[in-house]
Amino acid sequence: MTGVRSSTLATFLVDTRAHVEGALDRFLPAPPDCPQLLSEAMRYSLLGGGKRLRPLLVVAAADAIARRTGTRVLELALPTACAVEFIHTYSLIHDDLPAMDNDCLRRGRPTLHTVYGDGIAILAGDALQGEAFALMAREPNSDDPAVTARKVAAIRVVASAAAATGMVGGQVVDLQAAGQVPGHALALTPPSLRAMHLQKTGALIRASALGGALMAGAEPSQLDAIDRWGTEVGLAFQIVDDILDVEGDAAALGKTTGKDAAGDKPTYTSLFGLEQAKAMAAACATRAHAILVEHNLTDSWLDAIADWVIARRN
Ligand code: GRG
Repeated sequence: MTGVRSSTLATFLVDTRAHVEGALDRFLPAPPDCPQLLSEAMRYSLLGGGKRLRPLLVVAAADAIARRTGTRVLELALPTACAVEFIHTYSLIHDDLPAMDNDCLRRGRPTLHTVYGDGIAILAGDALQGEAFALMAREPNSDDPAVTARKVAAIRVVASAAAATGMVGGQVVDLQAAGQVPGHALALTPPSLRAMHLQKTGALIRASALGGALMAGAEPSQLDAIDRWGTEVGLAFQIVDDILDVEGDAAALGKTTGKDAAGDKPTYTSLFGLEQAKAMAAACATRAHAILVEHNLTDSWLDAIADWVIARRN
């Protein structure tokens, strides 16, 4: 398997998702290595749908770099692709808990804690996060010091994105802004809303693209380009998420809509209005495209994926 050479974005999405779906199950521990109940709970959330945007970004960024070097991209990128989906799924499980967003619908199905209880949902999320880094350290299994160096660099990027300076830090600010931390309420301004989104959702999206580029052996200037591109796409993703919370269809989204307004949460639509929020998302895509042009990376799936992120209805 030398790369992902699909002819259209649709076939790239289908082909890559097929590789990812198989690998997600294969890379996750099962009995007798872990309790049956934990295995079932992790798989309930992980294998229960989802767009697989973050794994797609890992593979697309790796492919964008590998086109220039002929690297065996899938073998190198698939563990990172699955690891970011493990982390994303853990964040959804924890976010749905009563102590956070308290939601009962996710990916079109009852949330994990409503099926298995809060304790198992917390532990399944914890396990998915740990397994993500165990996987990135373990695979691809190679004695090549260059591959080891790429793995360490990718682990560092993904770990920062998942933790205090990334997703968890952003979630803390989100809880404060939603008035859910007694004595620590926070009023967000447009710049602090942007900073919160860049951490909460943007960081893992950026790290997915960067992790794929790192695993494919990108040069420093290419890494800088993918870093800036991933930041724009991450922000666009969250702005669109805010828009879909207002005008999206709950059945297509597989989750509850209208929650931000009901919770009086500051969002791009509440601060700027729908039309300006749409223009801001489109401006992110324009800037993302300019970065690819500047770095000669348009011969890839990255442009089409950025457009898909803006146009998505789920
Ligand atoms: C609990 C540590 C912790 C963090 C949670 C990102 C996050 C922080 C929570 C997710 C809550 C949420 C719905 C955020 C809005 C943006 C988002 C991440 C939506 C879901 O991602 P998609 O659309 O979901 O990629 P699928 O199901 O397609 O994978």
